[in-house]
Amino acid sequence: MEIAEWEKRYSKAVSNVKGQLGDVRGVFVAYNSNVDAMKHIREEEIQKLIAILGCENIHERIAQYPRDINDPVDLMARLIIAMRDGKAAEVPTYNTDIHEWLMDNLVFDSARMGGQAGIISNLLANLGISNVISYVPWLSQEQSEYFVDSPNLKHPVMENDKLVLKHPKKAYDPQQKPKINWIIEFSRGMRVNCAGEQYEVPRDNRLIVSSRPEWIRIDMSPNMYDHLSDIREGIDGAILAGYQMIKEEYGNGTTYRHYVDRAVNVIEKLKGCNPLMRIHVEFTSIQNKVIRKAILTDIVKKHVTSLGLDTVEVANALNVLGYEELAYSVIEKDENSIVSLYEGAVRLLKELELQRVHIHSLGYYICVVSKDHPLDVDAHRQALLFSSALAATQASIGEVKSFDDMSIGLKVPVYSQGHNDLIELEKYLVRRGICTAQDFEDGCISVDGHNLIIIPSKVVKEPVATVGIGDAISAGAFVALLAKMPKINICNIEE
Ligand code: 8BR
Ligand code: GLC
Repeated sequence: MEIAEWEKRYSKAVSNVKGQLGDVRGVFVAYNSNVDAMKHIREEEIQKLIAILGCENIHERIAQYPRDINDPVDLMARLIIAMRDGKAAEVPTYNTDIHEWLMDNLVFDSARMGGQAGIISNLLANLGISNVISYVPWLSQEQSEYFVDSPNLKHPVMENDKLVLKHPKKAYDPQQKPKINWIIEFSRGMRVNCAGEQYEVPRDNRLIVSSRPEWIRIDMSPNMYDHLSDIREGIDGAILAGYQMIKEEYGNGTTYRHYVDRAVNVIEKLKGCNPLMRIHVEFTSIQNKVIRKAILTDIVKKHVTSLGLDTVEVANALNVLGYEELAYSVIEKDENSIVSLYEGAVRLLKELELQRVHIHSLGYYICVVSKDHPLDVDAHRQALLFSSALAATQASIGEVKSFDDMSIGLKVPVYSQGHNDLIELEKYLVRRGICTAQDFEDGCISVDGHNLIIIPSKVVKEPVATVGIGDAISAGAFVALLAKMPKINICNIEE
């Protein structure tokens, strides 16, 4: 299909979803919210930091590929890797030394709402979704200030043995400290020189230095957990993220198994006996492979209906599930990578027993959906188109403040490079007789055992920031689907 035709479909999808979002009864969003200290780094700042630490030291550390940040050399090694590859990464740090070093040597430009759950909660509240119930296990006063002032945004708190919903600014724990992450954004075309090697950044992206204070737990009080079923009737689905914060071992001898089991129980409580309750997990960069695997095979598998992830995250997921070759091929920059991405999506759908896998890449989205999903392919395609226009709005202005801002994203053109990249996948599917060229160009394909929905996406030339765009894409598509889901009366069986 020509780009002009896609543009028409975009407008139609956005106006269609606009008329339906009011049908969403509510969404539960948990767990991670933090403050993002944003820094757009410049070439001369990179060179200054390299000069302070010494090129040779950094070069050696790049070869070691640190998976935690323990000192400034680890930080610079991961920053240069991210810039060299143009890839997003999130790397944990367990003390405040790096924060202090960055404050002394770099200083941030601005602070804003961070964390997948925090970003998604504000976005959904601003889009006017009724009843956005956002739960953060470590809600501090400072953190609460970053939630938008909107009456439809609520946080659960326990009062006199009852679960009550209050705005986060009225629900924080005064004793709680804030969690502050550093987001170091870099731009395409920047050059980095280190130890005789020169890199040119291939695309805009960022490195996240994720602070993991010792008190972080992906959990809720036993009392709140017991009352979770009280909110079930007010929601049609849940968006869950932040599981990457789970540690293998804790000081008191508890292991990740405890928190994985608790996470699963929360999902089951939310679902209750409602077979239509939708549960989306937004994946992310997870350095620890034991945790990455446990999240996929123990939390996502069987319990979750929908998974959202970017290209690197698909490769990382495939890697721990035993598909190393496919994972490698996804991140290879050649014409097969889009075919591997599609095959990887199918693997994830089957292996993790999901109903929907939504992959967002720069220029196109690929979504595979099981045949037993309650909605038809046209509904799925509309949801993807809506989510791409939403992402383009966020990339253009930084924060979507109301549905009316969508007109900004709609004006962003469909990315012709992404439209072209899809041709390789088309050739592959047509050659194998899986679909006709016409089916492919239409964006919806019925394959044995699943449906495939593909759209070329809108890409903003100079984005305000790249952090959080993936969250907007996944949350946007998920709520558009919730709006289209049949509404049933939820049974009232007490567990
Ligand atoms: P993550 O946050 O999960 O990595 O997702 C980022 C997503 O943002 C990418 O998959 C891509 O689709 C989208 N994106 C990026 Br990066 N830059 C963009 C831009 N300039 N305009 C629109 N979307 C963008
Ligand atoms: C992760 C990071 C957070 C960032 C978010 C964006 O959750 O920890 O700092 O805001 O990703 O998606």
